[in-house]
Amino acid sequence: MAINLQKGQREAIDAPKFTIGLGWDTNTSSTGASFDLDASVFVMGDNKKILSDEYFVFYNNLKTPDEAVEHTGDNLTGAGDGDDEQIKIDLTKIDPRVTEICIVVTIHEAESRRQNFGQVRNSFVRIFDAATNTDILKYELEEDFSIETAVEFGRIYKRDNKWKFEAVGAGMKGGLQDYLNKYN
Ligand SMILES: [Ca+2]
Ligand SMILES: [Ca+2]
Repeated sequence: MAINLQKGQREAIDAPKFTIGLGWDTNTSSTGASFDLDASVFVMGDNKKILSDEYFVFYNNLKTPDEAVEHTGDNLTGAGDGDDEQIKIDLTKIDPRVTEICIVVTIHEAESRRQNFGQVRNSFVRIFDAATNTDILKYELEEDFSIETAVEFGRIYKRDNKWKFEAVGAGMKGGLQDYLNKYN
């Protein structure tokens, strides 16, 4: 049974190989334009900075050099239930300097398309064991977002040699460049 987390809660991840599944549904009818959300991760060291540019994994850079973090590809619509985008993690390969993986979802061309998270519903992040295909945890974002165009869904971090997930759910008005400025 997967554990359902509330905002701010933390849970241990015991599996060495797991997948981060992210889902959302958008109200395309309210904007008229296509509505594309993108999952990205920042793979960072103790200083809260990505190890190098290649440790920013998104739709244009699908894998880290250590091959421990892999984005399975860009979903352009978010249509349907279940995961819309996924990121696979293999802790057995991860660079030993890595202590945190920050998971964000942004809206592609949010400004020109006049879209925001107020038009997004059913957002979640879940983590499941890649070997057994069983859910470990799930966090459904129940925040009432409005003008935000980017949301940090969660973070995975290492403490005392153990990896944990924290349900963050923090939104902001901005895009990937704002996170890059912060984490690069
Ligand atoms: Ca996408
Ligand atoms: Ca969906």
